[in-house]
Amino acid sequence: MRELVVGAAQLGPIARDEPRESAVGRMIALLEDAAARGCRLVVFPELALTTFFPRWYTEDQAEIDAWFETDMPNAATRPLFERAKSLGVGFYLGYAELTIEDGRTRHYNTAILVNAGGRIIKRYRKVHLPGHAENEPWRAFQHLEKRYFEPGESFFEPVNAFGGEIALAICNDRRWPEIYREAALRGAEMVLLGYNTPVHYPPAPEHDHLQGFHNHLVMQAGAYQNGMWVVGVAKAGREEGCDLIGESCIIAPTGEIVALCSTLGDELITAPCDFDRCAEIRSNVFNFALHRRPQLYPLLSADDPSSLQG
Ligand code: ING
Repeated sequence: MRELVVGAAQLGPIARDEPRESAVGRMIALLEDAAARGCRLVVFPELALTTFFPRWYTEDQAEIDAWFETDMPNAATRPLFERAKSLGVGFYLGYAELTIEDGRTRHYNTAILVNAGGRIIKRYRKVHLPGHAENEPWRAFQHLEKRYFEPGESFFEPVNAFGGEIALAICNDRRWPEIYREAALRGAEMVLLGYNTPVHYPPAPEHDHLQGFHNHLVMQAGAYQNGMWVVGVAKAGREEGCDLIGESCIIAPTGEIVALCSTLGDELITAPCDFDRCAEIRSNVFNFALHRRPQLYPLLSADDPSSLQG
């Protein structure tokens, strides 16, 4: 048995004018509760330091950049790193990353995995950026991730940590089945992800009532079809007038939700996650070596599937 007690630390709304220090303080409180409940790893949401700023359009780059972190840890987040280290707990943190690469400023929707010693052992930049890049004032609120962020280019490679193989993802990534399979084929036993998901989806409001269903559907399918633990953690509640779903959860390799948030605020749920349980699925129903027929799925990762159609 390779058991890891995991905490999913859901956050309620973060106000537009709420200082990072305030969000960090809320996360430290959840972290301390998690440590008291035996957790060694805590998962926080996507963009957990600020309000979900892609809901507003601006052309003022300085205003946009103010939402980003240029260093990690930094003055605002160092208390979180230090408290986690003193408690011997690792964590996943989502935030907006501004960095200079090859002399060019880059903006990423990023998540990091920090070990119990306070060291960043994995950094992941969101691959699937939803929403749009241009001003679309017809929407009750916008979703400008394609404007404010560049997509990440990393594969869903796990890192060996906390006794298992752990891969990172962020929000919209969870809707794409490929990420779970790619991670599983690379040996992942657990996927951690944070999300900010509005109830209202302007392009298809007739689906608003399905947001909670779709949220669990994609993560439970990903977990079961790949024999992996999946931890999904929301920034939830009415944030600057925009209702965000909650229902953060911890999902077993069987696809069962073993822990579920029941509020739209700051809430910790925990579950003992035995990495060895992945074998119940990966050695049987989804034994890839025995049953999978990749030569018959050539279109799955083709750039232009139509060019391959026989
Ligand atoms: N948010 C949403 C998500 O994928 C979205 C965007 C909502 C896409 C509903 C499609 C339907 O959960 C982020 N931040 O990706």
